[in-house]
Amino acid sequence: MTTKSPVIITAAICGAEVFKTDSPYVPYTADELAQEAAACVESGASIIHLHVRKEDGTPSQDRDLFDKAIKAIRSRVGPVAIIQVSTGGAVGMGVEERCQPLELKPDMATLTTGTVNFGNDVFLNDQASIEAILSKIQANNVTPEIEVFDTGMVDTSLRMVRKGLLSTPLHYDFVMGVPGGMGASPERLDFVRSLIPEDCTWTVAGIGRHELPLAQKAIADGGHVRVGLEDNIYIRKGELAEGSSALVREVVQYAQQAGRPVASPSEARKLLGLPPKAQA
Ligand code: KMH
Ligand code: ZN
Repeated sequence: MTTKSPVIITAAICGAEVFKTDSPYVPYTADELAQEAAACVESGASIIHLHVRKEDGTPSQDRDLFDKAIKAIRSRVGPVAIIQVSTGGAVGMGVEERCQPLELKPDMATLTTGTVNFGNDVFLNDQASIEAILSKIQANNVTPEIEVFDTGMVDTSLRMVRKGLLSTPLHYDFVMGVPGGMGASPERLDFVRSLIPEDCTWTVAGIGRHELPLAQKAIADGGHVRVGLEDNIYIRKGELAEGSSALVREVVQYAQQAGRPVASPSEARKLLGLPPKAQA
């Protein structure tokens, strides 16, 4: 990655901890998810990080809800945009429950390589759970994205590389600013990205007010960017973003100002080593 190479924008459109009572723009139904995903891809996103909800907004990892959402999204964005399912789900879910969307053989899936306090809850990922989720990811031929909520999670991923469970190049997402995880600051981003091997790629997901400043720094530093209502609902202090696509458009402007092209979905596939797909 260089400071002039294309920037991959991930849109985290839904999440599991943000509700319509926080922002009316949070999508719940398959149709709402598809509309939001399409707006994000049209705006410049090439990866859709996907959670799903029951009709009342309860977070779910139900296979059928994912199936409906993915079909609705594909009917709007075509086959090339990258769909990355969450295997984190919501805090308190068990491994089997979290892994259901992997049966649909999505392009990518998240893999969190450690346990972290998550506000007042615990996002539990002990070694046995990490390896169980990874083996389902691999059995379904899905490309993992390593979710790093604290720096030790990079060390765990590298230990798994040394044990032959994972292989590089890996794609990392540094999630910064979850209360209980690593804080969000430029210095911490410099440090955590210094830990990953040269051939790996990285993106940053800043939580809340840290989202856009860290996006700007990642673009300046040659990294990739994740934005969306899962992580932050505001476009400016006190002003709700009218959907994740508004945040994607903001990042596109940062990329333009920095002289970096925005990766198309097929360029993103190439950069991440995913199989190429032709637009239908
Ligand atoms: N909802 C969080 C507990 C992921 O998508 O893999 C976990 C999460 C990470 O959102
Ligand atoms: Zn997520």
